Amino acid sequence: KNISLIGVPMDLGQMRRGVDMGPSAIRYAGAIQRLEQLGHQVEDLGDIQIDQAESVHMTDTNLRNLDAVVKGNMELADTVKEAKDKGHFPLILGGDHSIAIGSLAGIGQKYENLGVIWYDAHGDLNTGDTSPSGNIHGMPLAVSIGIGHSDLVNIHEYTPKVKPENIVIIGARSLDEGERELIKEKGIRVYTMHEIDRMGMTKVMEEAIQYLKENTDGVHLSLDLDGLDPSDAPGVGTPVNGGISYRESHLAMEMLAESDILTSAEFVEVNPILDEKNKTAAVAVALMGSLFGEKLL
Ligand code: DIR
Ligand code: MN
Ligand code: MN
Ligand code: MN
Repeated sequence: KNISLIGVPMDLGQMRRGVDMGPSAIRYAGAIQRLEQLGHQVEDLGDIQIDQAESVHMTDTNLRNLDAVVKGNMELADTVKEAKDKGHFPLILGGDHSIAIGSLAGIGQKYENLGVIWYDAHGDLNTGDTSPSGNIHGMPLAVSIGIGHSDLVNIHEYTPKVKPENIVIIGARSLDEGERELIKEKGIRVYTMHEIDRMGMTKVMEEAIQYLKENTDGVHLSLDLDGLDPSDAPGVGTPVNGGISYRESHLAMEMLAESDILTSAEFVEVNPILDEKNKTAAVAVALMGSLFGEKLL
């Protein structure tokens, strides 16, 4: 594959500092070498310019750092779109999960029926009205289906970026009230930890892949490292116990690699300040290996 690597040092979608260093941490953990060893061509486009948290001023909205988050995501959307125009596979490194707004804005216009796998402890389906925190990293999936602040929803002047029926959430175990309502109202497919425990990751991924294969013309993987259990991925801002294991995650990535349905991916919420010796970035890189075809034999 021709992979365009795009770093997004975004920490304005939530309150904990350090997640802006995620792209560096993931590169330092050997992402590019890992992909090149698998025979892929990697073009590192460097990092998107994001405003420094200290210099961002609050505006008259309950969405924290709205204007600066919009600005960074517009630039990301442009860069992702250019990579897609060249026929490359965009691989985006976060940064907090608010960057999925720009990723999907750039990718979505290339597809009639873009599918999304949202691998996360959370639903990220809040709006300014339902959010308990005001943090935009809890809103990107809602924004991408066209619900939320108009400045976020209208990036690249079209909406929605994704249809609710083309979304599969995997690993959920912390949902806010408004998110539950939206999931029911829109009929979004969710494999919570209960289904993963009960069916096993094999069945979950078989179903998800088959569904997306039949109903979509491209699939974006949005992988929040907090989808994994905090014992395996401690370097995240909002850890939730009882998560997906290291091995289950590899299995999921291996099955995605076999299916060859993915057309773009992002790894987000790696926060090296909260991490244990860059363990979470190393997990992200190991998962990338499996996602891009690594096999033991
Ligand atoms: C929470 C946390 N639902 C919020 N969301 C997170 O602030 O909206 N998403 N951490 O990844
Ligand atoms: Mn633009
Ligand atoms: Mn998330
Ligand atoms: Mn999360």
